[in-house]
Parts: sequence; C-alpha cells; structure tokens
Amino acid sequence: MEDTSFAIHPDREKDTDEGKFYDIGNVRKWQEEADGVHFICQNGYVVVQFYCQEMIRVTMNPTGVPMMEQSFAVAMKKEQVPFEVRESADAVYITGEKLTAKITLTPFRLLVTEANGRTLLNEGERGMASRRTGEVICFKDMEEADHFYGFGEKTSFLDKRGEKMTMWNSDVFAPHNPEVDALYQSIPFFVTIRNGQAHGVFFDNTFQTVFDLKQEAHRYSFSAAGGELDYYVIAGPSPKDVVSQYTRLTGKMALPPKWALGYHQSRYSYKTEAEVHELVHTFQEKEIPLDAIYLDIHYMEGYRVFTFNRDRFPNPAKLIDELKAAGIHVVPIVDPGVKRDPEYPVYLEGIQAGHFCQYAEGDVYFGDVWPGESAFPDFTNQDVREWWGEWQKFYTDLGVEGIWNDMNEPAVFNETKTMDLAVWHDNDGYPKTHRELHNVYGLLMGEATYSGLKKLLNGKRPFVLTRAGFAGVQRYATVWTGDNRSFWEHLQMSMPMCLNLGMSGVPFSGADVGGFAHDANADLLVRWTQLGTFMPYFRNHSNLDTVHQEPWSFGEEAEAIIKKYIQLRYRWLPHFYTLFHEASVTGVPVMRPLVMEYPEDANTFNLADQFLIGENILVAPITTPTTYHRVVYLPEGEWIDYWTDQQIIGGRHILVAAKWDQLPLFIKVGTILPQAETFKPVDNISIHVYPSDKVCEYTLYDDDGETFAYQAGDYFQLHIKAWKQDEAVYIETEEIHGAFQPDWKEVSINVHGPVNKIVINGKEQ
Ligand code: MIG
Repeated sequence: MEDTSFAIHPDREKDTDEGKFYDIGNVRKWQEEADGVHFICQNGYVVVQFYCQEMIRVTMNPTGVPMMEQSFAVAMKKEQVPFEVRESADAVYITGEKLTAKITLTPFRLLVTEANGRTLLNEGERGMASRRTGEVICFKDMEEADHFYGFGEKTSFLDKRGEKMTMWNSDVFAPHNPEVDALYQSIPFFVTIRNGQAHGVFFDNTFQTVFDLKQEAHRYSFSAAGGELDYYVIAGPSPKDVVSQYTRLTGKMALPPKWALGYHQSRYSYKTEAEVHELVHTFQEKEIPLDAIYLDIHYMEGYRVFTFNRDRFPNPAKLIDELKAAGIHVVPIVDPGVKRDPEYPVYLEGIQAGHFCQYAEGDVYFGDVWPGESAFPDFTNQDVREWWGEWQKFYTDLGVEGIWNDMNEPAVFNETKTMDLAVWHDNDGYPKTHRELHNVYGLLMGEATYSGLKKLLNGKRPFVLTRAGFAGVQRYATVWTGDNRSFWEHLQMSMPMCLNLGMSGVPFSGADVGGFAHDANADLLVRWTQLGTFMPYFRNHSNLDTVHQEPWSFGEEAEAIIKKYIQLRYRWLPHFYTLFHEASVTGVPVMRPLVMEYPEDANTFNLADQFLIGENILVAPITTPTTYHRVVYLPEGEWIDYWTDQQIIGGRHILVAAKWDQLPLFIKVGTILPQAETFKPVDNISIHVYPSDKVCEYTLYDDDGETFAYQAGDYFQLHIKAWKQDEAVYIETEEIHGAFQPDWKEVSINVHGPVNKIVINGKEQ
C-alpha cells in the first residue's frame, strides 16, 4: 500500500469534518422578494415566507438557493398574502396579519410570535445547522410548559416530551414495544401545547427524519438525513385550530362510504369461498351486524396481485355479489410487489412500459416478498399511478369497492427490510433515490389506488386501507396500526397511537381489535371490542396460526357482550357519521385526546387511557384483565353516566364500576346525541338530549353514504337546539338542509335528567 497513492488518500486522517454541525452563521445579505425574504448566511441560504396568514414557511438550503420544490404532502397552493418587512439595528421583522417572524442577524436566529405577543417558536443559542454529509437540523427552545402531540404513528404514551422519534416507514412484526421507534407511517408534524395554547410545526422532508425531544432539557431539535430544512410554523391558537390549519395544508380526509364505519371482520386468512360463506352465515345466524370481510393474501394465485386462486375461490364475482346483497363488502389485500414471472400480464406490462423501480443504470430492482422475487411499481410517476389505478378494474369488475394496501413501506424480506436505498425513483423525470423517497412510497400507492378506484366506481366512494403513509395520507386512505399483538399492553397503546394519528391529520384510524399476533382470549376480546366500538376504524383481525377471534370464539357470555357492543356501534353510527363529515371538512379528528378540548387542564396532558368522541362523549375502556373498576378523570362540568343517567360533577377523578359487559361512558351535560334505534337499515332515530342551562346545539348530518352526490348539495342537516329553564327543557329542531331524505321514518326525542316540562318546537309535550 505504501507505494501507491492510497497513502495520500484525502480521508487518511480521520479527523474530517463530517460529524460536525455547521451553524447557519451570520446573515451576510438579505433581501425582500415577492415570495418572502431571502437571507444569505455564512452556511446556508434561507427563505422565510408567509404561506398563508396562519403559516410561516422557513426553507434552508445549506449549499445553494432553496429549490422550494413541489411537495408530496402539501395539497394547498401558497397564498398571496400581504406582509410587511421592517429592519432594526440587529434584526429583520416580517409581519403578517397574525404572525411575526423576527430574524436576528448575527447569527441568524428565528423568533415567531403572534400579534398579541405569544411566542410560538424561538431559537436561542442554537438555530439551524448542517453537516457536510448533507444532514440538516434545527433547534428550538423547549419551555417548561411545553407538551407535544402528533408525530403520526408512534408507540408509547400521548405526550411525546422526552422522546426521540425517527420517521422511516418500517414493517415491524417484532412487538410494538415502547422502544420500537419507526413504524409504518411517517408524519413529520407535531403540535405543541403551552399554557393552554397551541402551535404546530410541519417538517416537510421525505428523508429519514429525527425529532429529538429528549436529549436536552430546554431545547428540542428536528433533523433530516438530507434535503432542505423546509418547515411550516402553524399558528393555532387552539389545538383544534392547529390540526385544522395543518389539514388545510396537507388535505382533508375524503368522506368514506358509510359501510367503512361499520364492523369489519378479517383474518390472515379466510382461505376459501366456503370459509367466507360460512363466516357470513354465522354472522347472520347470530344477528351480529357486519359491513366488511377481508381477503388476505391466500386468495391470490401464487401471491400475484390482481388474480384469484380459482381452486380456493372458483367464482369471486358471485361471492362478492351475494355478500353485497347481504350488505357485506369484500375487501381484498393488494401489496405492491409484482411477481417476476414473464407470463404474468401485470409483470409484463410493467416491464415493457418501464413502470418498475430501477437502478440509475437501468436494471429493475427485485426484492423478495410473498410472491418470491418481485418488482415494485414506481409510484412517483403519474403514469405509473394511473396504470396501477387502471389495474384496480380487476377488482371493481367483480364488485369490489374497497382495497387493503399492505407491505407498502415498502417491506422487503432482507436485512434492511426495504428496497436498496440506491434504487432510483423516476419522479416524473426528476429522479431521486429511494433513500430520499422511501417515506412517500405508501402515500403514493394510496393515491394510485384511491384515484383508480374513484374513476372506476361510477360515482361511488372508494375505501382504501393502508399500512404505510406520509403526511397527507388522510386524503386517500384509512390507517390501521399494523401488526400489534393480543396483549393488554397493545390494547392500551392503541389509544395514544390513534389519538396522536388524529392530531396528525389522520382521523380515520384503528388497531386490529383483539390483537393480530399471539392468541386472544375471552376477556381481552370483550374489552378490546368495547374499545373498538368507539375507535374510528373498527376491524377485528388476527394472524395465521393464532386462535380464532371471531365474536363467538370464546363462549356464549363473551359472545353476547361482543354482540351487544357491535350493535352499539351501529346505534352510534348517526353520530359517528356526523363527526366523520365534520372531520372531512375541518380536519378535527373524531377521536380526540382530552387535551384537545381541555388544553389548560394539566390532568389531561398525558391522559390516554380514556378519550373523547367529538367534544363531549367520554370513553374510558377497561384495559387490564379481570378488572371491574377503574379510575376515570372527568374534566370540569357536569357529566352523565350513559348507562344509568346518574349525574356526576366533574373536575375530579372518580372510581367507576364496570362489570364485564360495561364500558364506562360519560356524556357531558349540554350534549345532543342522535342514536339509531334500529340498524341496517336505520328506520328510527332518537335524539337524546342532556340539557344544561346554556343553549346547546347539534347539527345532525346525513347523506346517501355511498356516492359523491353530497358534494353537489345532496345531503340532509337537522339543526337541534336545547336548553333548560326553570325545570323545563326547550327543544327546537329545524331541517336546515333537506336535499337528501334520510332512511329513517321516525325521529323521537329523549330528554335525560330531572325535568318537569318538555317543550318541543313551542309545543308542550
Ligand atoms: O407480514 O398479509 O400487517 O395485517 O395479515 C405479513 C398478511 C403480511 C402484514 C399485515 C397483516 C396481514 C399480513 N401482512
């Protein structure tokens, strides 16, 4: 070696600068431009702009002018909003209607405040920085009072203060322990609640990102392995405002078809047509309502997507038709991996058209998944998404209206669990490596699937379930939390997980009820079904070789309770559907952590063994075995026990008894709650009024539940108002939108609590 020039290799000395962060440094020059203010600093170039009045976008490129590229997550165009730029001796102030960005010049440091003086973000000793390796990072002060929510799909508790989290879509079959960090979804967004007020940060970077709220006591950071440091500061001031604003940026959930809100039954796998028929038959015989059955990977021919194994499923069209006639949808699984098989049309077409992910040199990337060696559609190209969308016709022709996308992290059976990071994605002619675009693969597969189905379903709403995703996934799909286990700990964890998904703009989520891996038992399934009844997405699913966990699997007593709760879900559907509609308009989730409604109440900051449905229904599941009591925290105000109508003063913790068939459920005084008296179809509906001295209001929403006609005004809204005065309850109802007439024929009104007189629309009852 000595004799070659390797001896003078530049990396010979190991004290290179690679590991070091270079602070952005002093501002050398700044300039106001049409899109914002541009700063040239010692170690980077920064643009600060108002994206709209509620959002300041900061973009830093360590080596050149920020590209301000088209984002995969952002669905909203920048608005032209007026802003004012002012200069002082050592700082530049950029002021909009609501927010001000103050940039101190030596060095560059950012402070974002609201017009009333509230501080959102502050950079102190450290600000933005970069490494020569391309890593970018930024630090913000963390105040004593700060609590953190969102971050998509994470294990552990609700408040993420003190956690360090990595975003890297990963197939994690290993137990979802608190120490398991990266899961299937990457949503680099969080909400900070400080002294009752909230703001958000969306870090729009698709590389692996890390949020560190742990290492330092008074400072947190977020960083990315590459790309620009591009983030949005979102104004709030309430937690609901932040989520609403964030979903203006990244898009709202498409209103799902009603059947997606019912009870779903799955298993890996119901392997044959006969097994599916028998399953349906059992549900019918036992009168357990059911809206969907899932077909896991065994339905396919050698795990080739867009095929049916004709031995196991001789006549899928007939099966799907018959089930649909019985009100049950069939949802087949579709993975991204396409089997390398020169006689398989999907593969052939993909190869011929160059639709699969390739290396820069032109070789198709192959990875091992269920079908063996497989190629992976390059969903970063519009034409590939369309192609994949058209292939959904295989299913829609058979009557399918819902698709389950799995393994789309993408998961590959190898050491790294995913594609070679050097693989290229064509990205419509702007190629980027898998290292950069890994985290958006699932999002784009979701887009391809949703858009394809939408085109094919003749005006019907598609349902897409996805395992992987990125910020904005709510536009296309429902998210389930992947391979949990039949552990009480996983029942417990499903609450903070889905609550934080909701805070991350994903209102339609759920965990496998009963647990996927490992064996369920009677108590676990009973309690988990009680919880699932109030989760936005309600599916029972279990793994190959585990004990069966259909509702009747654990004896008659358990079955009766499980049935009671599945039926209860259907009674609550009018309310759920109203909340889903609200979420599709405002982005505010259906299932909410208490802190979202009571951000000033310290008891709620990390409270996630109970949650709210909408504003004022409190659900407190039993989360441990053979447990018949639990502590429930009722925030300030008066509450009513759903089962007994007993009034309870809140602002305290109470001990609640909960026999095996009881799920502790509380309604806040001042609530109006519609309940279906019958299900599938809903013939009667009753409006339950829990009146208070203050006027309470509710707008019940309904539409056909399956088409997009509501977007053209074809919906129904009933506005209800109620108040209590001198022991009398006054109720007023008004149909404020009647273009659609709901199924129900009768509406009755039920008043709860002590009353002498009820007056409905001016008439004493
Ligand atoms: O690694 O399709 O999370 O729900 O049943 C197994 C088989 C692949 C993982 C999914 C699970 C599904 C299973 N899949």
